[in-house]
Parts: sequence; structure tokens; C-alpha cells
Amino acid sequence: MASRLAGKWVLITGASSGFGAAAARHFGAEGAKLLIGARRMDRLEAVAIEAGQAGAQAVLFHPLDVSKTASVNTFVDWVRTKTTRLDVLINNAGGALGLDFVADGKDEDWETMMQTNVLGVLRMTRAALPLMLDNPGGSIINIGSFAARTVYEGGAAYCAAKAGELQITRTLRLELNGTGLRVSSIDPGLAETEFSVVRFKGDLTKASKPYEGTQPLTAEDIAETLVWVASRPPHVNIDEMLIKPTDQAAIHKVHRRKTT
Ligand code: NDP
Ligand code: 8X3
Repeated sequence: MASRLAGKWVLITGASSGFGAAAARHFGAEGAKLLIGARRMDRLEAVAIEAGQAGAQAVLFHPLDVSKTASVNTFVDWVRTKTTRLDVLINNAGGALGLDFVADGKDEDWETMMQTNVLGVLRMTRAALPLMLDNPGGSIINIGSFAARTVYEGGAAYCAAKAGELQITRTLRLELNGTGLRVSSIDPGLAETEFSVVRFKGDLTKASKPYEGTQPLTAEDIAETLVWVASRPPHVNIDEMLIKPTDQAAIHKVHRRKTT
């Protein structure tokens, strides 16, 4: 049976690594037409090639910085030159910066986390919505986090930002009721991507700690879920999904095997 996603236009933000790159490959394998954005163009181009090899009907890429309204608007203007209809929007771009207690928090880290995880989702959704409104069955999928639903020391700004993303998703669900558009928040727990390298600003020793002795989620696990969510029949909306590794029972309870 042909995939429900074959020929569908899928926009993925933050597609240069991690979940976004894996999503590009997985939606590509379903025969979708991809519009992908991020700041690192060399990485984006490499992902575009992989998604094309996986089977995408089209893969188009363009620079995107979701922390800047002008960049988001320019990106969507570019999208409009390629298609008049968007079927799936995946607001994935984001991440954490630092693990400082509030007492030691840095303005620039807090501001970047809010700009990308919160305002980036609002900006991109506002800009892309006109391409989706006459398209019942379309999907807006926001990448939240386990961190939206719990807290941990050093996570104040990131947890607040992801809680903000969840409330944006819930608000959109109300505002778009009756349009036939679906709105989802997919909230992963511990997953090994470049997330931790970015959070710890390139310190690979610190970045590897969260994954020591445990089996985290992979980017592929999340990408498979995104494909599943977007390919449900049009009358089915997966509102919210919390996905944790089996080893992670709670934010502070992660099973770790002894390593030699
Ligand atoms: P990665 O660091 O591997 O990927 C993050 C992606 O976001 C990159 O493609 C990066 O591209 C992009 N990005 C960051 N800032 C911007 C920006 N201002 N404009 C455009 N793109 C941007 O991490 P993940 O794949 O893990 O993260 C993806 C999402 O999943 C994030 O929202 C993160 O918060 C969330 N998440 C991650 C979890 C984890 O444990 N890994 C768990 C739960 C949620 P570039 O730098 O090229 O712009
Ligand atoms: C990332 C998950 O637990 O590192 O969103 O904050 S966590």
C-alpha cells in the first residue's frame, strides 16, 4: 500500500542534525517532498542528499534561524516559491544551553532558549499557517520534551521553555479546532543526539555523562514516531506523547549499568 505521506509537503526546522535530520530521512523514505531548514548549510546539504537517497520525491533546503522573525519570514517566502500547500510542519529546532542553577544563570543562554524553543515555534507556525489552513488533515507537530512536564536542577530556563512549547501546542489545538488541522506535541526524554554537546558548549566529557551506562533513545526512534503521528487518518489527532527510554523511569531515575 502506498504511504499516506507520499507526495506530501513536509517542512522540518532544525533538520541539520539529531531528530530533524532523522525525520528528513524517514519522511523521505515515505516518498514525501521535503522543505528543510537550519543554520548550518553544509550539514543541511548532506541531510538533503541522504533524504533523497532514502526516496524523497523532492528535498529542498534553505537557511533558517528560528530565533529571528526576518529569517523565518524569508524562509516561508522561499517555501511559497515551491508550493502553495503545506501538509506537515515539524517545529523541531531548539535545544538547551547550560545547566546552571538560576543563581548563576546567563542572560544569553536564557534568551537563546526562549528565542528558539518558544518564540521560534510561534514565529514559524504563524508564517506557515496560511499554507495549511485550506488543507484539512494537515499536521503541525511540535517537538517538546519530558522537561516540559517535570523539572531538574539547572533546568529552569529549558524546562520553562519546553513547558511554553507545550502550552503553545495546547492553545493551537483550541484555535484550530474546526479547520481539520491536527496539532501534536511529541515529548522525548533522554535521547543521544548533538543536544548535549550543544548544551555543554562543545565539552565532550560533560556531554557524554547523561548517556553513561544507560540506553537512551535515538534520533531514529523519534523520527519513526513522527512519521507514525503524521500518517494517522485525518480524523485522528495524537495530542501529546511522552516517550522515554525504558531505562528512564523518571527524570532523576535512570538505570545505569556498570561500565569498566
Ligand atoms: P540537535 O542539537 O542534534 O539538533 C538541534 C537542531 O536544531 C539542529 O539541526 C540545529 O541546527 C537546530 N537549531 C538550533 N537552533 C536553531 C535556530 N536558531 N534556527 C534554526 N535551527 C536551529 O538536538 P536534537 O535533535 O536532540 O534536538 C531537536 C529538538 O528536540 C530540540 O527542540 C530539543 O530541545 C528537543 N529535545 C531533545 C531531546 C534530547 O535528549 N536530545 C529530548 C527532548 C527534546 P543548526 O545548529 O544548524 O541551526
Ligand atoms: C531534553 C531532555 O531531560 O535532558 O529535552 O531535559 S532533558
